[in-house]
Amino acid sequence: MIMVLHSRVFAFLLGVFLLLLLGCSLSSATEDDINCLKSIKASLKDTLGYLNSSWNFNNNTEGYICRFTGIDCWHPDENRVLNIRLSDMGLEGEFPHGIVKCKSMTGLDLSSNMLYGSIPPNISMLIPYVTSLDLSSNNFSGVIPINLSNCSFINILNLDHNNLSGLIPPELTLLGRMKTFSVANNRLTGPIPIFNFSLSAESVASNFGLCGKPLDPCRETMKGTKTGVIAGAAIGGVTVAAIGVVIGLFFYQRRLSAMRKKDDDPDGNKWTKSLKGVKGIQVSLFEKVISRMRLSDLMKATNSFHKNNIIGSGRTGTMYMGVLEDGTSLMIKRLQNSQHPDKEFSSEMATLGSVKHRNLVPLLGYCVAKRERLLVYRFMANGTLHDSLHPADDANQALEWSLRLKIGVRAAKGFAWLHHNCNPRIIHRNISSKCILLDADFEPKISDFGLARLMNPVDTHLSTFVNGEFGDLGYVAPEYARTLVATPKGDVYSFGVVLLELVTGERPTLVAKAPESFKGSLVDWISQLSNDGKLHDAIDTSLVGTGVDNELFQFLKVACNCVLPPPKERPTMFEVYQLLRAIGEQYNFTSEDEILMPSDSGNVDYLEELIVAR
Ligand SMILES: *[C@@H]1O[C@H](CO)[C@@H](O)[C@H](O)[C@H]1NC(C)=O
Ligand SMILES: *[C@@H]1O[C@H](CO)[C@@H](O)[C@H](O)[C@H]1NC(C)=O
Ligand SMILES: *[C@@H]1O[C@H](CO)[C@@H](O)[C@H](O)[C@H]1NC(C)=O
Ligand SMILES: *[C@@H]1O[C@H](CO)[C@@H](O)[C@H](O)[C@H]1NC(C)=O
Ligand SMILES: *[C@@H]1O[C@H](CO)[C@@H](O)[C@H](O)[C@H]1NC(C)=O
Ligand SMILES: *[C@@H]1O[C@H](CO)[C@@H](O)[C@H](O)[C@H]1NC(C)=O
Ligand SMILES: *[C@@H]1O[C@H](CO)[C@@H](O)[C@H](O)[C@H]1NC(C)=O
Ligand SMILES: CC(=O)N[C@H]1CO[C@H](CO)[C@@H](O)[C@@H]1O
Repeated sequence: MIMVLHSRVFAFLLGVFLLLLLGCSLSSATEDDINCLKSIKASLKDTLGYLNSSWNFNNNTEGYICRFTGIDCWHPDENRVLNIRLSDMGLEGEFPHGIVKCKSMTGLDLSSNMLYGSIPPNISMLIPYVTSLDLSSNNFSGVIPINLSNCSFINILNLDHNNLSGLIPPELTLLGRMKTFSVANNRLTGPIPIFNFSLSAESVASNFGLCGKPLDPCRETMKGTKTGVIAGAAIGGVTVAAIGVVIGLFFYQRRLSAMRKKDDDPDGNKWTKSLKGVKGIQVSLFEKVISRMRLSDLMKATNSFHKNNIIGSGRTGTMYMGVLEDGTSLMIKRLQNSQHPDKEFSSEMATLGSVKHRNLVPLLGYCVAKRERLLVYRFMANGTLHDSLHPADDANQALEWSLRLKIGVRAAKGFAWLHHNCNPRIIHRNISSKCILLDADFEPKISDFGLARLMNPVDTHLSTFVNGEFGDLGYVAPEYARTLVATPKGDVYSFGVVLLELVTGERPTLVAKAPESFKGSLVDWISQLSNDGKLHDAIDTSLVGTGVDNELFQFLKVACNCVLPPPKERPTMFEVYQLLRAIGEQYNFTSEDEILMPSDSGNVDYLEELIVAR
């Protein structure tokens, strides 16, 4: 009665069958299946009329839906759907959510239609038992949802020829039954996770920026900066203050760059050789991602900190991506030049491990091995805000406004919490669009908080200009160049630049829209437009005229206030959050969570001691 089935699949299908017999009463289950098909028919535009002519619900014979085009049943006389195969039927619309009612379905083929929108982020709740899923040759966009990794019965997953972007979620390697996987012809980027079946090059071909086996190795995302370029470009004309500082600090350069050389690490992971003898060291865990973790697990997860696994590097160190044996993905930061004694470091870590907020990247644990300090973070599937805003390939879709606004509001919430509510209070000191990471749902998560304190003072301060990416210059508050004192208002300035990036789509230092003769930073450009009464021209053209002009302008105003030259005139981070929240009111970005109230009133002991340059 169950036809001829592949013997391996058989055991599973039998299991599902029994489960269904046990679980639910027969009549309501089959009613569900009929409603399932009704809802699919209703939600899709049937441009060629296939469903219209065949899916006729005016017949109540048991098993009548089994005669519908594209429907296989478990038994021909029972309205219980086994497979839905609607390939190439001219169907148009979004992924049919009503499919959730086909509770016994094991195969879904919607390939070669005109389906668009995102693959639902809760897909595993919609089609929990599918063994074969084919959504190829449609127009699906957005990211591949991590939740596909919860469709644990999948054998075949075909997503090729769509418009999918972002990373291939490393969690997909958890699909232990998967044997066929294809994502060719999309707009995916980043490292290809390592599956335990062989992946052909064709199945990942024609994407924007996939790398790693079976394609070319990934290249480093960022290189050590050449100080000459910085000085040269800066003298090319950023702000007068910054030039002053760069020149003023010029004599530090040789010393610092000499120090840097040995860390430039041209061969990638030579430093790991020194860890050979201590691989058994335990990783101290704040959250039990896995019951025990050793340094050797981190080495395995990152292919011995191979340069292909580098996903970013900045002033505080280099971030690696890793996948543990059980499939959990992590980000591991190798701190640069931290010279704090072990004990002090451990107590800092204990503090940071307890700092938890929805808009901070969770620190899962850390490991001290000889001179190395490694921090283990939860993986953030959508990378940095910087890369989403300024994609390497111009063809990549710009972020839509509601998403940018959400990122602005929620990031402000995280920073306001660090400044005002967190105990101890934390000044970030390195705010840029690269320290704001985006998880699978594009929820912004702040990284690198609390790390400035672990760096050597010389590194964190002077390196802002000397060692940091040239781009970082665009984020530094003007008074900082004079005083070299980190303040909450300095953070507000840097965050203001991030807000300007969000609303203008421009980079902090190189303004594409400005005339070629213009050599200033994004802030310089904005103040010039403001003086000329042309502030409207600053707004990202892809956003203008989409019915949100009012919000755009208000947002721009808040950003402008944050970058006012006198620190006193800038709002506090709490005020920034409140202002942005008000602009985003209609979207309910913050409805479900408590409104943040500053628990301080003025003078505050910040975690960061204020360091004045000698
Ligand atoms: C759907 O089928 C009915 C008859 O079965 C017909 O009257 C109607 O025009 C069809 N609609 C489309 C869009 O093909
Ligand atoms: C209902 O479906 C059954 C099975 O396909 C068919 O034999 C019968 O003629 C149909 N009845 C009507 C009224 O369409
Ligand atoms: C899946 O998510 C959508 C919203 O994206 C929601 O409407 C739907 O109820 C969810 N389905 C399940 C089964 O959770
Ligand atoms: C895919 O969607 C984009 C934008 O939503 C649209 O411009 C394009 O025509 C669609 N392509 C197909 C083949 O439907
Ligand atoms: C992907 O989207 C772009 C525009 O966003 C559109 O031109 C293109 O046709 C789409 N690709 C597919 C395969 O639908
Ligand atoms: C879903 O998958 C994730 C990994 O991708 C896993 O951590 C989680 O436990 C799974 N959830 C369930 C309910 O199986
Ligand atoms: C892949 O891993 C799963 C468990 O995660 C295992 O059951 C399966 O046999 C492995 N397949 C191969 C080809 O190694
Ligand atoms: C975002 C989302 O819907 N996540 C879901 C992923 O899958 C698991 C289990 O299947 C659910 O519990 C999550 O809610």
